[in-house]
Amino acid sequence: RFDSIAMAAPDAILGIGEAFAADPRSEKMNLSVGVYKDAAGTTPIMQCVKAAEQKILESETTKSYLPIDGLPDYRNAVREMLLGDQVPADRVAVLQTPGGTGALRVAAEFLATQCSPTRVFVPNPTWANHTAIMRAAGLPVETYRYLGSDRHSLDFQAMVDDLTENTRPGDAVLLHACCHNPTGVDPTTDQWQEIAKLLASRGLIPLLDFAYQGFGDGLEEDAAGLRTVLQHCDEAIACSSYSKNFGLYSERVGAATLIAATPSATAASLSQLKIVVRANYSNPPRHGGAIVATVLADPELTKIWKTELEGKRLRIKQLREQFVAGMKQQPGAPDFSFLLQQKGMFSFSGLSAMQVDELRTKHGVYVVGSGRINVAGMNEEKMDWLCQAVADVM
Ligand code: PLP
Ligand code: TYF
Repeated sequence: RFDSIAMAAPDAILGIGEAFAADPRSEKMNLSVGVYKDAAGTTPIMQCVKAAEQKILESETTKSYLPIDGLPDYRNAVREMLLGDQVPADRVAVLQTPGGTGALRVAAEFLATQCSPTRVFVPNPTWANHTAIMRAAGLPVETYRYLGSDRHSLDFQAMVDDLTENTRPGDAVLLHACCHNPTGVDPTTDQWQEIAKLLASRGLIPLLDFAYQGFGDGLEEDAAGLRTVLQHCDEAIACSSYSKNFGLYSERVGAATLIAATPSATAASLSQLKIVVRANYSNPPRHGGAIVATVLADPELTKIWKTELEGKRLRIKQLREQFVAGMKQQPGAPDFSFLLQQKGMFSFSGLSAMQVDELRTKHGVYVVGSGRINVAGMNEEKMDWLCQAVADVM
């Protein structure tokens, strides 16, 4: 009976947003959920998106169902954005999915049903939803060591040791293609080479989560990890999201991209991926994918998009620099220079759970319990105020 159902815990990240909204203080700052905020503290619709929506509004003639794998123009645009021309199109199957989350769920169910007894190895730490999604799909989850004991650099040797000693051929390995969530710590170019060779030699399936393309070193630069993996491995799955780089969070637009060794293996895999989709949501929503496809089919809109995205990327870098400089002004505060080497929206701050608690209650600064901070939620004008608050609780 429903009256015997227990209350579940709120989402560790999204739950904070609700608490933040309910906080009556005027001086407050939300550094929890991974959403980009501009200098005015808002998350406006990108100009290229508004223009594409205008075009769609004028030209759209039907709301009939999309194909199970989504809009063909969107799928081609995603393939090019991820892979360039490195892999022939007949070895690549792209499915438009509801967000990166939808892509991960489709990929996980595909692995659980078609590649059993595969397990998936995820980094420790990782985005908490990874474990939840994989388990819900019936895919056993294991972890590999990732973050060093200093909490802000990669323990590459430990990662390699775990992937060598604990995996069996046919297991999948989840890698953050760039801008690791929650740490901001990515492998170097040389380390990607070693990872790719290790995956190939041990017969492991690369599963790349690519939610932040364009937020690390640039659109092309951020694809280097995935492309390096595909220089050595002839099979992989990439789960990409356009929530962040097109600011389309609520439109739920992502893609599951499978690369196989042959065109026939690609076709068979696509047919099975479509079975997974049909039993989940039947076919994807149109609007978000149509926006991305419209922007990327129009050179002028593409140019605007790249400029807007680059603006966000560079501003996050600046915020990192300002925060580090601001903390240097605080007597006795620890050195935060490590933030400058990290990529994307997030960093592990080193704040303890108790300090996170005090930041919220005393200062109205909301941070995830692990101490992960969303740098993209900071603000130039309130930087001194933020640094004082952080120094106060440390
Ligand atoms: N993967 C990572 C690492 C993320 O941080 C996110 C963030 O939202 C996602 C996947 C899911 O993206 P989406 O919101 O498109 O489902
Ligand atoms: O890590 C983040 O903040 C983003 C957004 O259950 C997010 O990935 C957070 C929690 C969640 C879904 C999305």
